[in-house]
Amino acid sequence: MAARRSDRFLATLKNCARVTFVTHVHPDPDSLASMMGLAYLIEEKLGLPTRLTRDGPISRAENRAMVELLDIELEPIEDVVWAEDEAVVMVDSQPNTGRHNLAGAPPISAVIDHHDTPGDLAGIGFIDVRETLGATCSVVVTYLREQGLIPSSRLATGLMYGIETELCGYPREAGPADEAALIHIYPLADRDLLARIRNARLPQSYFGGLLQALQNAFIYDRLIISWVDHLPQPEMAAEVVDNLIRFEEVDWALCAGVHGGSLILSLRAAVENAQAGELLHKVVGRLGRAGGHDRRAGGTIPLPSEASSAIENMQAELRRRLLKALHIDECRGQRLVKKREILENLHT
Ligand SMILES: [Mn+2]
Repeated sequence: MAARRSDRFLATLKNCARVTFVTHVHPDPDSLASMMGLAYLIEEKLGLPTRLTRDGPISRAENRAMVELLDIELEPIEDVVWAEDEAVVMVDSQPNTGRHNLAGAPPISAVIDHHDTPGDLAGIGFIDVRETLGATCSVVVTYLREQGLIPSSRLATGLMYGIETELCGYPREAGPADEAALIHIYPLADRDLLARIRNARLPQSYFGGLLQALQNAFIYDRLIISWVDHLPQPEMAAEVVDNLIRFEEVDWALCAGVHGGSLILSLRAAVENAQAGELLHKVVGRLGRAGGHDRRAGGTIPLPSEASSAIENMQAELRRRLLKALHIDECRGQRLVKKREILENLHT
């Protein structure tokens, strides 16, 4: 008899002493809630202790509010002391696709993900990668339902936020399984807590970053690129680009921001079958790492130095490669917001 995926997942882990969850750098709501949900599943069904880890800081205000309000305990990955008899489960990411700091960790036992970008999955005991799903949390909700577990309001709130942040933005990439998971989880979630996470208070640096991103946005035919010299937080690239892709005259939007000695990239497409993840992966090539979904992708390029010439050279190379990949003729970018227009508006 073919076992359900959740049965096979649990069977893979049943002989270990503890389960440690890992995910991509700067964990987002989908990865955080997926770890929470699977930890609950393992604690309930296998009676094993679990640990949730955090690779790099979480700086986006909403994500920080989620961690605080839902009281999510995260161990920084660099502080983890690994044991031989523990199992490592990777969620919302695949081995060797992003920056993972897993030195000294036992081999990965299971991978649960929904990214298009293929990782190195050889030798992993349990793999559930569903590219057609909008969120990893949707897989987790399916497992909990299969195992007859009802999430607490805290967990349901996390799963709800994890799914909605992946699905309810634009461009949407939801399937029927995501919708089913949302409908199931919505009545269980704490809507007041959800509202507090969605409307988290923002630091002053956020507004400066936003202004800089708009002032440095340039249109190249069907593409808009925002070059941000000082990105206050790495997750801000995604926020900027979610906004820019709504510009009615473009099909593609990229934010490339300098943060912590790297160029942080976030790409969006407003067309179907864009294969944005694959495209950015090819464009970045050996300069760094990139991947994602059909209409959303992200990546990182380490900069040789923070000198403005090094930044400019990398920006020029990236622009050249991206224009070529999108079959856009080399052209001078037109400012999205012209300084003259801003001044004129101030005086009217
Ligand atoms: Mn995800």
